[in-house]
Amino acid sequence: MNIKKLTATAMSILLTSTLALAQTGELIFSYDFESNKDGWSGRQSEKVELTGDAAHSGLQCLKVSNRQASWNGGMVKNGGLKAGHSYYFECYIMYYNSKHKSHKHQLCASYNLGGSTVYMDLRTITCKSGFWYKVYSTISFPKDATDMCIYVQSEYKESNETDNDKLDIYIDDALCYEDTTIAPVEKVNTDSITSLKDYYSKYFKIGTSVSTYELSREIATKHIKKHCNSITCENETKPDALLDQAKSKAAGKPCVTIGNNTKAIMDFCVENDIAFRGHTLVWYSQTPDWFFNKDFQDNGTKLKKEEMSIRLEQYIQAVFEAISSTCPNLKLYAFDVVNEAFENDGGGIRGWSNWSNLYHDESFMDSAFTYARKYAPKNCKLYYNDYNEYMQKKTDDIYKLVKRLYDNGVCDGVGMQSHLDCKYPTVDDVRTTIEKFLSIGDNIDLQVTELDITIKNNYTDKDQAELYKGLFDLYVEYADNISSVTLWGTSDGVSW
Ligand code: 9MR
Repeated sequence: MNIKKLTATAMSILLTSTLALAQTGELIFSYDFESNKDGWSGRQSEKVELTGDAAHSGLQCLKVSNRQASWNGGMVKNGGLKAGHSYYFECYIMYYNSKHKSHKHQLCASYNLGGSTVYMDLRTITCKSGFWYKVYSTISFPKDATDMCIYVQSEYKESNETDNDKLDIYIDDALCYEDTTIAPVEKVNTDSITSLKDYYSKYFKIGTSVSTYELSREIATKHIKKHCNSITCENETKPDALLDQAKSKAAGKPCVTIGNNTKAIMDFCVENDIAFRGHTLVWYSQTPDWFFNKDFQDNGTKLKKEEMSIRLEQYIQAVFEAISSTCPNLKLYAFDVVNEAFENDGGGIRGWSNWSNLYHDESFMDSAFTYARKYAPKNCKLYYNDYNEYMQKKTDDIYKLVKRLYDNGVCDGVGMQSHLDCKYPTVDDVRTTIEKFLSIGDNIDLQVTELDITIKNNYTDKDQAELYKGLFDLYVEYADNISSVTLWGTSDGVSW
């Protein structure tokens, strides 16, 4: 097997589409696995060695083989990590198997606290065979922690593991920085700050996105309970998290499983009377290729349009049924039915997508909304959600789609993601977009679904704060038609 050739092309595609995160603070380690294993080991009896079979950069990487379980993998233990500190970690991972075309890997960390081991699932990522993926996260270790480790494994399965869960994992270019910006919730005493959800209660809900890991940190849950009355799962209700390939194959129709991670977030919402936004049903990303194939096979032939439309309806029905049977008391008040379907420059629907490759027009979106309306609970509103929604040509494309769907009674509004920079767009740009979307109809609802403001190019916290203030004042002005504002993550440290 010569993976190197294959990965060289793949790599460049992935690198250009990866958003760079700012790393602040001291470099803790940087391992390129060119000359030694740099202290990496397995988690049980895995074989961990340097190999020239593949490399993300340079000539070699780390190979983890002889894995006996999904949780076996490559691990860096201690490596200079200290209790009570926060870190930014990244590495590149890859696996190769000609039959198993995509596989979920997890970046995790663990530590010992008072004699018990605490495991944190930091990020789950769907990888395609032969492609290098950057996986990264911020990590905070409590002040009394010992035995800190960071590791990469397959998505954890308690049972029904197959050989695919034990395939070799290749790891390269692991970096770790002390992160001094992470988790201000830990560094700032927010006790005296007014609760955002109470302050804005007359106007709209205040939400945050969470991962299961975030809910394992008491400091974060305290923050969420105080400030938020809406939650969106960061990844746990996306198609790749919900669709169950084994069950789908057995049943001959798409089946959905609400896994433990998803359920933990939904239970947290029910226990704390927090409403829930579903994100997302139809998306070009984080949707397994096998979903589009005959018999749900990794290598099956693609379905025809008519067959896929039947599958789409069955899938959407299964999602709503699984949520209501697993978590009957969940206050599911909103769902992003379609996410990010348009190009930025007015080029119409996104070129690179399993959906557009099959349909070549917007009809899959009309169908998705029709099915969502049929199966969603009555009080769950349905949204088209996108980013750069203030870019004129894209705004026009979104407007046209949502106008049609709204007039047909199947869509309630627009989700404006709002991943912004300090100086772009301006508050006035956002106002223009809001005005345009409001002209769709009297009852159109807008939700700000993923707000975050990146500080870069010499801009400062103050610039960020000014834009937040300007935006929130604007949202209040339009509050009759804005029902919720969600920030993407509880702090900049855990935001995308
Ligand atoms: O925050 C999410 C991150 O953990 C995932 O790796 C990433 C993968 O696509 O998706 C991020 O969330 C995205 C959201 O689902 C849709 N809008 C853009 C968000 C940030 O990229």
